[in-house]
Amino acid sequence: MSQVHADGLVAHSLAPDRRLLSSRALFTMRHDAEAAELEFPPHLIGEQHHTVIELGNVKRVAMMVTPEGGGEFRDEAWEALSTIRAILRQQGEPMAVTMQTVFVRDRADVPVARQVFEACYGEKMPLTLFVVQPPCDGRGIAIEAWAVSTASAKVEYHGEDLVTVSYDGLRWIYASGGSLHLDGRTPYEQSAEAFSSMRRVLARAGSGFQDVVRTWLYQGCITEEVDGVERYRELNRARTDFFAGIDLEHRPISVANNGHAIYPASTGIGTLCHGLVTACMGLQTERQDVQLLALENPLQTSAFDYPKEYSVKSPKFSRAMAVRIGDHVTTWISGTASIVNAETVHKGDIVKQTEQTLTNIERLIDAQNFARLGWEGAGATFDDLARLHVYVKRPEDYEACRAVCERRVGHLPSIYAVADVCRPDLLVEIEGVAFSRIRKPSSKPAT
Ligand code: 3EB
Repeated sequence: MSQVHADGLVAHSLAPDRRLLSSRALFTMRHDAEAAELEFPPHLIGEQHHTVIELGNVKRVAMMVTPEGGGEFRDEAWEALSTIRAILRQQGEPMAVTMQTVFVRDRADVPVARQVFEACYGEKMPLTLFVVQPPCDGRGIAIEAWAVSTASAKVEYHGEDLVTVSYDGLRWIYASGGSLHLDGRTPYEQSAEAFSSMRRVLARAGSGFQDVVRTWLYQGCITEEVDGVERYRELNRARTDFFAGIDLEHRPISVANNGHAIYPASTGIGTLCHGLVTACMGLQTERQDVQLLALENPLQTSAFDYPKEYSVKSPKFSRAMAVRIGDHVTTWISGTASIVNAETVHKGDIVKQTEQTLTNIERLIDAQNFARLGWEGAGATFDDLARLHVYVKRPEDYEACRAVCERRVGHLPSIYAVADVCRPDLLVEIEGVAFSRIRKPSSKPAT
């Protein structure tokens, strides 16, 4: 039985950090006796954190993996993959990886990573996003991967840009808008192309943007100006024009929204190249016990209502999208930053910006904010988070930012990467996913 050593280096008892929605209580299992022994040499089991989520008939695993063995980039990539395979082997039932986001230090390493993944996954290549954002711990690669048990879920790989997952009358669609590079097109044209490309890919699955609950937009040099206009502002203009042609108010799944606009939850964040990497996730179902909730933050102006000084066409996204499936609620939290109302607060102070960002998330997902929209007994806390993505603008802020996150949120599968946030004065952006259960009103704790 292996353990985490005092130096934190060896963790080859690959037990989950968290179990969500299981009948067992939330616990940290790294020190747990039931952790399985593995034959992997310790240096091939990188720093790994994962959360196991029990959703009725299916199990999902959220993994955040970084290698530790060092060496060439190829060795690091193999190590990260071995770690993912080891985690999945321990689940005791067949699992398939559906989507992964691969953070790399250097764009030149992407072809190597792709080769390693193709050798490992073959025809079952998950939807893969390569994002040039150096992992904060100095490694060449960090991987976020999601897997699902295939005993009751059917996973279909329709090509490298499209994966669908079906179970219990639900069909999840993961679609990518590709990885566009600077090729003479303006930032507006590039952004417009990314959205139409996602629409084309969704259409191949018989889906469209009216099914989409979440988007990820990784935009190279996000705050750079081209012909006097910031690239991110042009992305917002293209997104606004694109969404104007789609009837997001009439979705096939019913939405609680307090009357405001219904846009997908989103992450908009910078990368270290000029490209634009995009993906989205949609849900189709005819089940009557499935409902969406478009959440806005009581502390923040809705992004789609930001005044013109931030962007002529405002950012069209919801602060979070929650999906209720029976008693379960999954909440996709958009990229969140140190913004109160519409203004950046705590300029230059990473500790206070991180605190404010976490407070914003806390208020966004709390029971009161769900109740405002008529979902009594719903809501989530930091304990319900499956994983956290922290984007830090300045590498030197990593330690301070991480200390605040760990104090407030606890030990959680996380990836910290260096990235520009879409306003020059924002030092950090955080996104997460929470899994919670609707409590019967009678069991609600008195407040
Ligand atoms: C903000 O609150 C920070 O353009 O899709 C966060 C999440 C941000 C998503 C997007 C932008 C986006 O305005 C930036």
